Amino acid sequence: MRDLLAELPAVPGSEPIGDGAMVLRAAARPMADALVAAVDQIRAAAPFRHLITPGGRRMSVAMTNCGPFGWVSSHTGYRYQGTDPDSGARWPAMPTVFRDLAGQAAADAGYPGFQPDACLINLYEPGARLTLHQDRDERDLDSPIVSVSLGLPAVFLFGGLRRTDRPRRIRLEHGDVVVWGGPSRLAFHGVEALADGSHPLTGRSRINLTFRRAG
Ligand code: MD6
Ligand code: FE
Repeated sequence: MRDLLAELPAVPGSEPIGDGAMVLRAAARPMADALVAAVDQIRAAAPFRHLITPGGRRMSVAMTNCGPFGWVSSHTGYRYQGTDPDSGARWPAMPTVFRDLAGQAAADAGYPGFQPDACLINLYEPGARLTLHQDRDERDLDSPIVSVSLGLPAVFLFGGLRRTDRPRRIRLEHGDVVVWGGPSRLAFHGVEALADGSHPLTGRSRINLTFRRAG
């Protein structure tokens, strides 16, 4: 007899996308308004900016951070730091709704006890994209990453441990949460150029929150 129970996902609405990686569909929908309102507070204190890669290119995605550590890039390389290089001030505090959502999503995906100390916030406007990369600047690679999509949909590229592994294409919608860790923690991934459109909550943009344990 077919084992019907074994075919059900561990969490309703979850889809595995790799070893140790899954999408939790619509998991951030209930608190999406609060998340966007919190991003509005954060951007007022630490505005989105287009960082320069170590190779000298301006990133099409605009970024800011909240929490004890923020990810920054410049001509001198990538790093995490406790202050905003534009203002010299500490990054805005990580809102409780961010922390709670990240901890719950990680636990649902099989990573209990996740306490992020960094939240990178990415702003995509039509045409903005992120080329395939690995997230490897964090000191703690045992912790997973939790990634929350808000606003316009995007196509997420999820590859393997080698840059040349052909990536899967996964459509991420408003409220979807991706969690990955363990064997996929260093998987190459990226985001295709954002298609034009308008979303009731974010207008002509997509906002992505990625939570990590960096320090
Ligand atoms: C994005 N995300 O979805 C870009 N990194 O806008 C990432 O680069 C990312 O979603 C690590 C883990 C999950 C992610
Ligand atoms: Fe990434």
